[in-house]
Amino acid sequence: MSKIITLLLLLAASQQPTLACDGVIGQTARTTTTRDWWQSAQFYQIYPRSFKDSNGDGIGDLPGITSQLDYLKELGVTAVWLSPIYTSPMADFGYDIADFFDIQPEYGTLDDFDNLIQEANKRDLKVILDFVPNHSSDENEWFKKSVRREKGYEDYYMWHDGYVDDAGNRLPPSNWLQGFRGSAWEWNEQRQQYYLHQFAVKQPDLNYRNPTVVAQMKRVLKYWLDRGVAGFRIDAVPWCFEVLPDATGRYPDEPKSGYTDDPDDSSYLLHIYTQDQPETLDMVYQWRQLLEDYQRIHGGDTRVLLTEAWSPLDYVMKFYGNRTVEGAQMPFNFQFIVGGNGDKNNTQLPASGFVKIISSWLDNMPAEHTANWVMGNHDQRRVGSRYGEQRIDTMNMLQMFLPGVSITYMGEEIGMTDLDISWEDSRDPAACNSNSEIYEQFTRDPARTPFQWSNAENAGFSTNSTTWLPINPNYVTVNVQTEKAATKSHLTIYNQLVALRKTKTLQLGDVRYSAFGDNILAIKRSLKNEKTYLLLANVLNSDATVDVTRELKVSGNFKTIISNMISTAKEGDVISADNILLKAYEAIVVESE
Ligand SMILES: *[C@@H]1O[C@H](CO)[C@@H](O)[C@H](O)[C@H]1NC(C)=O
Ligand SMILES: *[C@@H]1O[C@H](CO)[C@@H](O)[C@H](O)[C@H]1NC(C)=O
Ligand SMILES: CC(=O)N[C@H]1CO[C@H](CO)[C@@H](O)[C@@H]1O
Ligand SMILES: [Ca+2]
Ligand SMILES: [Ca+2]
Repeated sequence: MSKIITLLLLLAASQQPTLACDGVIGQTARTTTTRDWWQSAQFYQIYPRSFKDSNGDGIGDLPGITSQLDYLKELGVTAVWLSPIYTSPMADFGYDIADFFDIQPEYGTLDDFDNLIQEANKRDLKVILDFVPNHSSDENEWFKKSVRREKGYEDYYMWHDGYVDDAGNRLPPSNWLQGFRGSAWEWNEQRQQYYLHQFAVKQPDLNYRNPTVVAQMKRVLKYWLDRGVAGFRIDAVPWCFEVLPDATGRYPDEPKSGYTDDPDDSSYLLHIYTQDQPETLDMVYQWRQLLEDYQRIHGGDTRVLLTEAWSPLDYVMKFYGNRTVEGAQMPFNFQFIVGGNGDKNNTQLPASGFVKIISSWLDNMPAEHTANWVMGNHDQRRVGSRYGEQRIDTMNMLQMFLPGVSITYMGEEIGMTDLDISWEDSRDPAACNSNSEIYEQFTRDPARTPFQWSNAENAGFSTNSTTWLPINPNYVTVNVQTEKAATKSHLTIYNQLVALRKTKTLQLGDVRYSAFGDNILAIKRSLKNEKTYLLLANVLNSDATVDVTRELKVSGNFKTIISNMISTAKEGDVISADNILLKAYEAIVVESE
């Protein structure tokens, strides 16, 4: 970020935001006129295995992505982030990396990658890579060397003798649990020690208290920066560090959470010693410094860090940095995933629930920073399945209308929904490590089905009728080609929102929002000397009428510019701010006259 922009942001931060007059109104002050590229960017997450298959093996790949860059450009995308494409035995579909410096053969080659970057640059599209620092694959050379105690690699991973009880049974070092069910410790016969794996058995945790490991991972970042990536999305950050063992070398057991009776489920324990350790924040600040240094030496646009942390909000906010040090530009805001109903079924969430989610981020974010909005990803059920299909456009509207960065998971722009995957077809280790009775609670496969390009065979994803996960049969109507040709579709609405985002009001304007009864959520974006826009959404299944003049401080008439699939409002329809009728699940965007 240039000095001038930093200064402007600091100036903006020093202005006191207007205080909310009651619990449901929020507002942030924004007076900046210059923005760095990422601050109002539209990010798009690609799960490469499911995006586009170029060679008919039923698996998406890099040439497939390259062949669809024009689609991404048309969609207004600023930067794409790719889920892992590195060499991997695919125990966790690429989140188990065997070689951090090479590409998984079924996805392509380094040449294919360089070509992707080159073609993306031609279109002014940026590419962000997933960086998976917490663990490698057990098939990584580093791990093999560590097992053999080769010089320099002895302490690359988290090794421990464990204990032997009076009956001679071997016991793991602590009660810690892995993310995919069962103990986080695995006995290694060859080395005669346990190793820690906070995720699958095939994902041994790297030892971040070893400076050689820290330096090695920085080499990884530099390597991909040299190949032209614009930054990184950092996977599973809170797990990087574990608590230090005590003087006798013992790791403390974690306390029970009381959330579940299932002792293999990771939520059985409170992860106070294996997540959210203070050292982890410092590591992120070091990575940010690396990006800053890289830019100083090599020039070019700001390189960005996006961090994935499902931690308590006060900890997540610390990823932004503090008074003395900068951290990630975008600690992922998962409030639309975790901030609704505890069971993530938000189909009945009332307007006040939406307000709570929005303000949880805007009211807690350090003032000089930029918000971001994540509605879903490859680990969650599809937005239409969590919030209800009637709200698909409403969720896209929210994501694009709120101030800051939007992050769309591929397929949400066309309204793809979950596909129930049978036990036989399940591929996700989170499902496969359980059993046929309970796997549906854990599986992440339903949101990972192949992207739906057209109503041609195999949804235009592949020429192979056997794809790595089955294709959702709704592809016949839910696909890019059909939706592009329609006069009104999820995709055409998404494109209208993209255009709206380019206005100064949306890029730089203030936000004010409120719930009206259970039904209506209303958000205002405004900027001096520019048009004012309102997003008016009825989030429930009954009609409602509302007067938004007092809470949103608006008056007079507004012209409809965008409406959701359910709405019969036409572009140009005029409404009066003191008397707005919204039918069940209707959502519209209106502009001041
Ligand atoms: C079709 O895809 C399946 C599953 O990925 C694979 O086993 C098979 O070899 C593929 N067929 C061809 C012709 O590549
Ligand atoms: C969510 O809850 C609604 C209403 O309680 C129910 O009809 C729907 O089936 C639930 N959806 C899921 C995916 O559980
Ligand atoms: C959202 C996300 O990227 N989740 C990943 C977190 O890390 C684990 C282990 O690397 C993956 O399995 C998840 O997919
Ligand atoms: Ca392929
Ligand atoms: Ca770790």
